[in-house]
Amino acid sequence: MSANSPGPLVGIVMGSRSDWDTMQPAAERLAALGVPHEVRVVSAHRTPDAMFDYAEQAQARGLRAIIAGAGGAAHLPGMLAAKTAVPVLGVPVQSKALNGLDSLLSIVQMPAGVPVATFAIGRAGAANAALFAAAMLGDQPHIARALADFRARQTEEVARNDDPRID
Ligand code: RP5
Repeated sequence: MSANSPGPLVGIVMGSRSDWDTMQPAAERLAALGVPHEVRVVSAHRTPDAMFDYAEQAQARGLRAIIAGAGGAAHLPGMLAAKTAVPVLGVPVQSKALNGLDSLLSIVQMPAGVPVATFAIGRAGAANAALFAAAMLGDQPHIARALADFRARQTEEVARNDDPRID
C-alpha cells in the first residue's frame, strides 16, 4: 500500500493458509470493485492473541466489515464478532471430512446476541461476502457505482447467452 492509498475498509481473514483457495474470490471481487482491503491468516486456536488484537483494533483502524473464513470447528468468525462491533461476514470453508457442513453449522448457529452473517460454503460464499461488504459500503459513490456496473454486466451476460445449446 502506498503512502497515499486509503487504509483498508474490509479485512479478509482466514484460519489457515489452506483456506486461501476458498477465500481468493473475496479478495478478487473486492479488488475488481475498488474496495480497499487487506488479507491475513488469523487463527482462533493457533494464534488466539493475534485474533483478539485484530478484532480489538479493527474499528479504530477503519475497517467497516470483516470477512472471516474458517473450516471444521469454525469458531473464528464468532470469536471475532465477540470482540468487535465491526460486522463479521462468515464464510464456511469446505472441509475434507464433512464437506463444509461442519463449518457452515459452526458459523451459522450463533446463539442470540452476537451475530455473524453467514454465507454459502466455499468460493461462492467468499465471492458473495465480498459483494455484500461492497453493498455495505454503498455510501461511497465509487463503490456503489462499481457494484451497480458489475450487476448490470452480469445481467447482460445472461441475456447475451440465453440459449444453453449454443456455446
Ligand atoms: C481451520 O482449520 C482453518 O480455517 C482450516 O479450514 C482448517 C484446517 O486448517 P489446516 O490444518 O489446513 O491448517 O482452523
